[in-house]
Amino acid sequence: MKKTPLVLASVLVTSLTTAVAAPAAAAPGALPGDLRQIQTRQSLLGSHVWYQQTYRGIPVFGGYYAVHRAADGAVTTADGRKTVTGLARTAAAFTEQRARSAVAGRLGRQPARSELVIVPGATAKLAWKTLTPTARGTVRSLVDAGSGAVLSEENTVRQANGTGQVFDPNPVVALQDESLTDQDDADYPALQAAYRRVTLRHLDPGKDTLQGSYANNISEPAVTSARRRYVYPRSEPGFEQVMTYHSMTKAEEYIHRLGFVDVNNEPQDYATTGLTEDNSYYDPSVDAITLGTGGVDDAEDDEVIWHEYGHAIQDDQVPGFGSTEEAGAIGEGFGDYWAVTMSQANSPDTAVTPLACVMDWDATAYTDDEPHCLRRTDTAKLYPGDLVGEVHADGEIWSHALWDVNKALGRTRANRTILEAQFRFTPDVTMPQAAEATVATARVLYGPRAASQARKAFQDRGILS
Ligand SMILES: [Ca+2]
Ligand SMILES: [Ca+2]
Ligand SMILES: [Ca+2]
Ligand SMILES: [Ca+2]
Ligand SMILES: [Zn+2]
Repeated sequence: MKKTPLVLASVLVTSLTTAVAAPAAAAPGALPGDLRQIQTRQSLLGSHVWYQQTYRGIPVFGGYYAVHRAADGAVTTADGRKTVTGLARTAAAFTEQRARSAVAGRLGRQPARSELVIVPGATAKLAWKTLTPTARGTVRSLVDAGSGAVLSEENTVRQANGTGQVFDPNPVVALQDESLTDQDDADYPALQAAYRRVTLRHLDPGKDTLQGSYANNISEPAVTSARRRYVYPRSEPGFEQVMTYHSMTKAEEYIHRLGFVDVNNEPQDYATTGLTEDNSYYDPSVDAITLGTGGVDDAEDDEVIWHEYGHAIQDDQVPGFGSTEEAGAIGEGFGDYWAVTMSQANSPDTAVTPLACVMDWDATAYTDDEPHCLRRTDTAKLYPGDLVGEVHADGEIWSHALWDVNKALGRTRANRTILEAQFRFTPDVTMPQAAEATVATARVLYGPRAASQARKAFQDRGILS
């Protein structure tokens, strides 16, 4: 189920003067005439009266006015009244009952409340505002009272923040130390400096679990906290649950910042319990990520989480993605690339820990060479001669091409291009086909120079000629 993003502005009183709409300023002490008092509060230092803006007696959606009286009698106001012009009518042509039925038909629930409002603006509209309780919170709809069109619909739930403790992206990179080892999941002194306190965002309100807009913890047992304080050392199973919630949410927030509203835009199921092997996987049949605990717990390394999240992204974009070995290699290569470009946001690219090294911390458990890398995004492999028929190994050809696209276009433009192009992949896409789609997307988004830069990245890997 998709979730409607929350849009709730909170504005400081001090900034309101810039947001004030057209109405002329009232004389000191006099109230504008288009207000209805809705609330009075006493604070330590005075009183605060809030008013709803109205227009011919009808509430103006989002329009407010406040009067603050300090104990010494000083009065300040906050004028958030909106401009109302061009209103065609103040009587509804589309009846309240029809508006309620339309909303109920769409949301599957009866609205609990409905009232006539004016949606402000240069061409103001008369609308029915309905509030409908649903399993995911109350949905507020604005239905045009002239045409019946849905002007807006959003979930009014306020999302909650929590506190967590994580590695970012992992201790090896954070401490620039390739000598760190698992030591059987011990919380030993040399790792302490790698811990970061973070805000866990987008948590569902009213819950004491790691469930939110972009991540849904199905580990067993799942950690809970009534105060939303999820601070555990790595030696406790809650640590991996927090790491994964935080890393997946961070990835999805980044995807939204790139402008995508519909790329795995859902609470992604994940579990960090139940798999004791040194492996992790994305299971498309149940749309869930499972992170194993062999060696270094996989979920102690952001890059393992982001690799698996890469699979979830592609499966969300293209149903059944990766149905052939070569498409599977693109999947693995994208997962590695996604891990690296997520780390790229705040990790140094050093001789000790090159960005192209994937899963620096997890790999300390099974590699001897330094830097410890499960794989890299800068190997010399070429298409098709270096294909060996194993998706992870072959994926290094694809991840290197994407990494070169990233270097040529820059992180933001590369990732917008790569994610956009993936919408046009087929489940059995070949590397040359996927490369052409990526080049074409670069051209549409950023022009011919970007397209030729992307093409060169694929040419350098032998994928395009
Ligand atoms: Ca652990
Ligand atoms: Ca998903
Ligand atoms: Ca591991
Ligand atoms: Ca890395
Ligand atoms: Zn994979």
